[in-house]
Amino acid sequence: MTRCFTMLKPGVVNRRLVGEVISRLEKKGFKLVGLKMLHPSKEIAEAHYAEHKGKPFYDGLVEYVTSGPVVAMVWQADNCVELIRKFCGATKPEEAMPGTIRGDYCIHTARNIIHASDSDASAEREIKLWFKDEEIYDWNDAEAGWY
Ligand code: 3AN
Repeated sequence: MTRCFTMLKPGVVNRRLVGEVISRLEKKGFKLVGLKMLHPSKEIAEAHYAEHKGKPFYDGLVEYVTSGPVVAMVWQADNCVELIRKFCGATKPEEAMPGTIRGDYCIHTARNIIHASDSDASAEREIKLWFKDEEIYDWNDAEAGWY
């Protein structure tokens, strides 16, 4: 079992799509082990996107993510990062296949609605950044064998 950090960006909250995206992730079979809504500080957004510092879109990205509440989540599954990244689709909406979250719900890369960790190492770093240990619930999954 591995974990993946995901975040629904402020536009998703505005567009009332939070439930729909979570529902799709749940139906796929990912196990939700952490969930919270928060208005990110500039510090946490900058730490989260540190690898992009200096890129032309960085300031706009930090400004967007700190513009309102986000929904931060931790999901668990075998091959969780790889599967969730596929489920989200390509970074650029024009390259994201229909049926993926980005393929179905957005037009612009800067508003691509969901963040998902891109490796197990990133997931570990991001989960530590956004969640305290006691905010993660590894509940007993009696249905696990059916997915
Ligand atoms: P991903 O989120 O698919 O891992 P990254 O890590 O390259 O993609 O980019 C992080 C975030 O930065 C994206 N989710 C997107 O919101 C934003 N971003 C990436 N590239 C661009 C771009 N060319 N123009 C505007 N925003 C971008």
